Amino acid sequence: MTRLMGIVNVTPDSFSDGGRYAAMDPAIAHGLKLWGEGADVVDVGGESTRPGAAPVDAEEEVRRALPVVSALARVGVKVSIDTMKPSVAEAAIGAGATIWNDVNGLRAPGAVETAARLKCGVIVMHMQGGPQTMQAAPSYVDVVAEVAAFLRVRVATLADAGVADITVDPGIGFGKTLAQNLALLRALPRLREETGRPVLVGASRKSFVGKIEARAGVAVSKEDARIGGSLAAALFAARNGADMLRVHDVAETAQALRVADALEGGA
Ligand code: HH2
Repeated sequence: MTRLMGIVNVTPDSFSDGGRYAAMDPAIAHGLKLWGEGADVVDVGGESTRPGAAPVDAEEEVRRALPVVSALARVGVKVSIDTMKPSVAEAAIGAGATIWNDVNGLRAPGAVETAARLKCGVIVMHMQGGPQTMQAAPSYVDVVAEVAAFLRVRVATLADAGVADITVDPGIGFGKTLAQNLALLRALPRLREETGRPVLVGASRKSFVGKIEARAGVAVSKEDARIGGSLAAALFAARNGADMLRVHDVAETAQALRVADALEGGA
């Protein structure tokens, strides 16, 4: 069964939930809700990576994320920390998180060594450019080959440093056009095969859904209105070899996966 990672953004400017969970208590409650709905991991992030989002310093990121990480870990929730900063990852692992999810692919100075020392699981994502600029002009000769090559090199570097538990992620929406996102979603089996690692896909409520709708002449303004498209992408990715899906709507995604399984004769 494809595993689910539920998303908790402790940020005032996250694109998907408009900062609704910015205060600590609601963020903890939301994490518990997602865990209760069947999330296998709850991903806590204190810095938005939405296109154009302003960077946050490590101190502020820790201030936002740490109380949520420790409150969830304390009651047995499996927690990942969504951060590009080794110092934030280290603080979160110290507070009970067990996975470092890095949209920057652990490319910050000292990141690989920190992960090896902390003995945590890592999720290595591909991103072209940085959050501020990545959607300006994504450019590849062959997006699938380039993302696969990037991930292979990151996996080799991490494995050489002694990191054992590595998951790869093509980074849907991180410096990619609609066509490039679709090509990557179709290429999950190749990414799995070339890296030899489990694949995580984060397509939930992303702008490619809105772009497909716009192409069809349907105006979709709010991220909440992207759930149908997110479920379609989740089912496609699961059937196409994704080991884990990073989603906002855990209950809905779990239900869609169960129904698809039953239809296919699994149960
Ligand atoms: N996408 C986002 C954040 N972290 N991590 C992984 N591994 N893969 C992803 O695709 C991914 C990610 C962006 O989505 P969201 O958390 O909803 O928004 P924000 O960036 O505003 O926190």
